[in-house]
Amino acid sequence: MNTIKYFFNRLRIIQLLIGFVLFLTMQSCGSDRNSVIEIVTTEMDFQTLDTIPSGWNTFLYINKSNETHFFLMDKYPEGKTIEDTENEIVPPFQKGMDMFNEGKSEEALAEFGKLPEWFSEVVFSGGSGLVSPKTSSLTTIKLEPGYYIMECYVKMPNGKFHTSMGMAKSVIVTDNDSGEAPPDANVNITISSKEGITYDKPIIKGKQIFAVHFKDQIVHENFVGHDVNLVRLINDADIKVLEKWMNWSDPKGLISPAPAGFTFIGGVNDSPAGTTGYFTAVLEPGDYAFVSEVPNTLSKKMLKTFSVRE
Ligand SMILES: [Cu+2]
Repeated sequence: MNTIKYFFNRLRIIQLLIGFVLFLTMQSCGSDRNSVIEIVTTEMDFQTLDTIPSGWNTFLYINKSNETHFFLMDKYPEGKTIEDTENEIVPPFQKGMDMFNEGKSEEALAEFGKLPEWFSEVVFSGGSGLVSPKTSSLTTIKLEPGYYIMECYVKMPNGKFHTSMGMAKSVIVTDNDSGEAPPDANVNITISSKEGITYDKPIIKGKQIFAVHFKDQIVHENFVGHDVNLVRLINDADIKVLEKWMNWSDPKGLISPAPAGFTFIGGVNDSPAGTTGYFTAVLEPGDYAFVSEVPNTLSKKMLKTFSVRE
């Protein structure tokens, strides 16, 4: 009898131990899941949560597709939804782009004039910079509660925006705060319409956490605000080619395939004046650039090259 009792006692202890180990594992998985929100693109999609907390959120954007993409969080005015995007926003942009492609810039501007008044109330609230095919990015941004459209407006080879191909997803940001804090940055980048892109220390190899401070924000010639994208330059790639490609309103700009010689590894997308976003990148020695997704970045000092030493 004693032997049997002893056996069951041992079994009970082993059960408790297994339970405890499982509890610890779940705790660590749980906290990981809370702090990083995954977004996966396989083709022309955003696979992610429908509802997320407000406050600081870190997004791991995994681009498994063969195209270059980004995600941008557009905070919509009260009562506007994804149906309004499809009916009132996508058509003027697409028709305007088609006109630009045909060289009819006046007609193009007339199409953009058809954008509804509420479009000016959309708050571009950050997101990742551009992310090359089979590449990932890590971005931390602070979100106010509200209804958002997560979008990517890179163009297909035929000039169609990804926005109209499935890359517009509604996301509800709740009143519940994530309780997360922003990361500690190694390098502070500041972007402004007057001084362009500046940063406070030499950029070294290894894991870097960049803070991007939006000193101001303006609407550029292509109707969007400035942002910061990190690009690896391969084999003396021509930055004039990069400058031209970073303008979606150019028929050959922001269109697939991205020009050879540039690997986009994230950044912080269009954000309001006075806000800060963060992104993390692991840098190998080589040549890089910070560039904004607006026209004429060289004269605006929004295209800055730098080298990372061994
Ligand atoms: Cu895209």
